[in-house]
Amino acid sequence: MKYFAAAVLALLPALTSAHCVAQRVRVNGADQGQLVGIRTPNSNNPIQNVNDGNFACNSGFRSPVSSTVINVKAGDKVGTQWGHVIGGAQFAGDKDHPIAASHKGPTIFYLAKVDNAASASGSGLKWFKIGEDGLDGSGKWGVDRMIANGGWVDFQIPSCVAPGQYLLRTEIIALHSASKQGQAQFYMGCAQINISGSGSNSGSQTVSFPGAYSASDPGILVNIYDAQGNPTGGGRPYTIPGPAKLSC
Ligand SMILES: [Cu+2]
Repeated sequence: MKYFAAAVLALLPALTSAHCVAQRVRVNGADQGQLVGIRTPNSNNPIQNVNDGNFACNSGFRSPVSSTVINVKAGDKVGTQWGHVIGGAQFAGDKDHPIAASHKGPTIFYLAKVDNAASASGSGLKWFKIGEDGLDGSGKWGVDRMIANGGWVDFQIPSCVAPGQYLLRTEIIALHSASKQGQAQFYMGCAQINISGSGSNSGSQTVSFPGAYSASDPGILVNIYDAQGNPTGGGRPYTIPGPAKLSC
């Protein structure tokens, strides 16, 4: 019995891992469907190495990967939905859906211009930031707002973005253990979108993934707790990693 209990306990962290995956897209609130127009990994494990070769769009996607490219207009509000596992909750009453409440941190969107969003690889692209939500003055994080919104994170596609096909990189950084280098948890996925409009900007201040982040960035190697152990930032401002977001 003793050995059995030890074996069960050893399995528990895996069974109860509180991670998440991005799995739906919505446009001005219209849900496009489960795994439609988005590449979703089978595993909900985070990436913790900022130099991981799959840092742009993740890897190990549920197949078949959607061939849909979702039409949006510059100026539309686009959202991606996170869930504990593909399909949402892992079981009825899953408290770690859409993600464990411990996983405080920012939510971020990037775009990269591609020729064909359905087939483009995520690597080697030039990414620009279009949305970010970090720590507010009341100690609430982007992830808190994501949880309150049923897993959805929405940002506007800036009106000046040039028409064409793009990968939209949605990201969450979970900072609950980030006071130790290498312990921030990065979750990301890429949606496949086609933007229409009359803009002409396909990115200034572009960055590469991997490359954009360093393990010692102030928004990645950071203690988010106050003196009482609450994950509210302790009154310190939080610097979201990456470049400034595009402003039109
Ligand atoms: Cu986790």
